[in-house]
Order: sequence, then C-alpha cells, then structure tokens
Amino acid sequence: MTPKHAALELWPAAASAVAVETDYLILAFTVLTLVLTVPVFLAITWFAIRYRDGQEANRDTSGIRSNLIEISWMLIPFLLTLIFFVWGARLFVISKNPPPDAMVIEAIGRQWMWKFQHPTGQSEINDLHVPMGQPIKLRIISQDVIHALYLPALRVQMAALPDRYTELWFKADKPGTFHLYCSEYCGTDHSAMEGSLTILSQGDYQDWLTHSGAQQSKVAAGKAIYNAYGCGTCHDDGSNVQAPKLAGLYGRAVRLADGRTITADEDYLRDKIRNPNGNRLAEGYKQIMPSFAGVIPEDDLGRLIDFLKSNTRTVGDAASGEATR
Ligand code: HEC
Ligand SMILES: [Cu+2]
Repeated sequence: MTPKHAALELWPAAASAVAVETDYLILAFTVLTLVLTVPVFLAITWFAIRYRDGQEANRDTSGIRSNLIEISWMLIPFLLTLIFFVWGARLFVISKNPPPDAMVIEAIGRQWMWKFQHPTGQSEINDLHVPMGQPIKLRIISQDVIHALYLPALRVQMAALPDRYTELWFKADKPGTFHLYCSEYCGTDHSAMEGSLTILSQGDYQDWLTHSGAQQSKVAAGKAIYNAYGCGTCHDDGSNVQAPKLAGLYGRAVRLADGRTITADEDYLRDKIRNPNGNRLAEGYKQIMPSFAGVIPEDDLGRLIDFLKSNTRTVGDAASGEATR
C-alpha cells in the first residue's frame, strides 16, 4: 500500500516539527544565497553593458577609498552565514539526541526489503506504523550490504550498516501515509526497496497493534531464543562450563583478555554472539563459546539482545522462573 505518487510533487509533505523547521532552514538559506549573489550578478551585467568596448564612458578611477565599506561587505555576509551555522548545528544536535522516553522500533534492512519490529512484538514488512506525538527511535541494522532508511516526510535519513547499529529518531505530529525509501544503492532491486510510513493517532496505533497480532513481547521472544540456542547451558547458574553470568552485563564495563576495558553496549553484545573468538575474549575465561554468525537470524538477534538488556537478575532465575510458571 505505497502511497500514490503525486503527478508533480515539488515539496514533500512535512509531518513533524523538525521537518517544518528543516524546511524553514533550507528556504531561509536559499533566500540568503540569493541576497548575496543576485546583486553581484546584476552588477556584473550592468558593468558589462555600461563599459563595453566602444562605449563612451568615464573610465577614470573614482579615488573613493572606504574601510567601512571594505569591512562591512566581508563582515555582514560572514555574520549572516554564521546564523545558519548555529541554526543548522541546533537541528543536528536535536537529531542526534533522542529523548530518553523514546519508543524503540527495530528496523532491519536487507536485499530488498525493510522489516520493522515493534516493542510489543508485532512486526511488519516495508510498512511502518507509528503513533503520533510520541518520540520514536529506530534502531537500524542491515543483514547484508549497506542500505539507508529515508523518511522524506520527516526529513530524516540514516545508513543501515551490517554489523553496527545506527539510530534515528523523530516525533511525528501529522497523521497520514507517507513514503519510505532505501536511499543507498544496494543492488538490482534497490528501486523496489520502498514502502510506506503510516502515522496514526495513539488510539488508532493501539488498534493497529491489536489487529496485527500482539504476540509475545520482544523480551519474552528473546528469552525463548536464549533457551533455543542453548546459551543457558553455559551461562546459567549451575552450569558445568566456566562462563560469565550475563545478568546485568549490559552497560557495564567488561575487562577483556587482552587488557582492554570496554562497555558492553548493543554492538558489543551483537559482536560477541556472532563472533566471540575475535579479539574480545573475556578476561579469565577460555575460548569455548561457539560462533552464532549465520546461525541466529538478524531479527532474532535483536530480540536476544533485548532480552540480555532487560535481564538485570541472573539469567538462570529468569529462564527457570518462566519454566516453572
Ligand atoms: C559452550 C558454552 C557457551 C555457549 C553455548 C554460549 N556461550 Fe557465551 N560465553 C561462553 C564463555 C566461556 C564466555 C567467556 C569467554 C569469552 O568471552 O568468550 C562467554 C562469553 C559471552 C559473553 C560476553 C560476556 C562478558 O562478560 O564479556 C556474552 C554476551 C555471551 N557469552 C552471550 C552468549 C549468548 C547470547 C549465547 C547464546 C546464543 C551464548 N553466549 C552461548 C560460553 C558459551
Ligand atoms: Cu537498500
């Protein structure tokens, strides 16, 4: 259900406050560019005609010297463009700092489709439904090559990289259906890698969630994956294998065998699960954890990481607590 292409869409609709402000920035900068260049072009044209070859005109030097004019024609345009530097920097800082209460939606790009996963477990392909007035943070990754998620109505765009999470956030404030594109050439069907962004009121979004099969929450699904791949056989309490406990690992500083100390963020967890035997062996342990690269699909990996992040008790408690219930 991609929205109809308007015959001639000169300017895409703006569906967030940031989008509106971005438009003002672009328009104002265009006006400034015109203000600074049009007089120059007019003057060139005027002088070319006035003093052209064969034209009778006074060609003596005028003798007028004014430091005031010299300084002001440099300083005024400089200050005017600085305004835009500050304005643009402000928007940039906003775009890099999602509010802490943002709702996280997972976005996975792959040749040639987008998959989105909502915190309550629903997932959708090439369509993205979001509630209005609520900050949304997309956590983006690619399963193969580099893609880029582009939401023109929100004036935001972010690369989707294999092996590294990127993020993008927005707060939509206008209901409707808008375009969604891949904006990084990614192979034969790149041009078909598009879909639609549907912005709903809070109530309609809740309706949409219920009708899209609220399955398990992502954390519950992640716990099932944790069990299915046997992570617990090594990592849970009571295991015979010498492996670190994973409870509370997320966000903590981890000491590695090669002496480095790093923070266990999402990228670290992902790398560790996919390729544990790179240069990231935990201090004091042996290299026995198997690699899960190509074994756990990308969307399951996202759920698994959500489970690890949510897991502040010991993994053993969480897993067995569920089993005995
Ligand atoms: C065969 C036993 C085994 C299995 C199965 C296993 N691991 Fe591990 N894991 C280890 C050992 C041993 C270490 C510590 C040594 C190292 O860093 O490789 C470890 C380290 C880790 C670390 C880093 C911990 C830290 O403190 O830095 C994470 C995260 C992790 N495993 C997650 C998982 C997940 C998720 C699974 C299931 C998909 C899993 N492991 C399956 C044995 C295992
Ligand atoms: Cu793509």
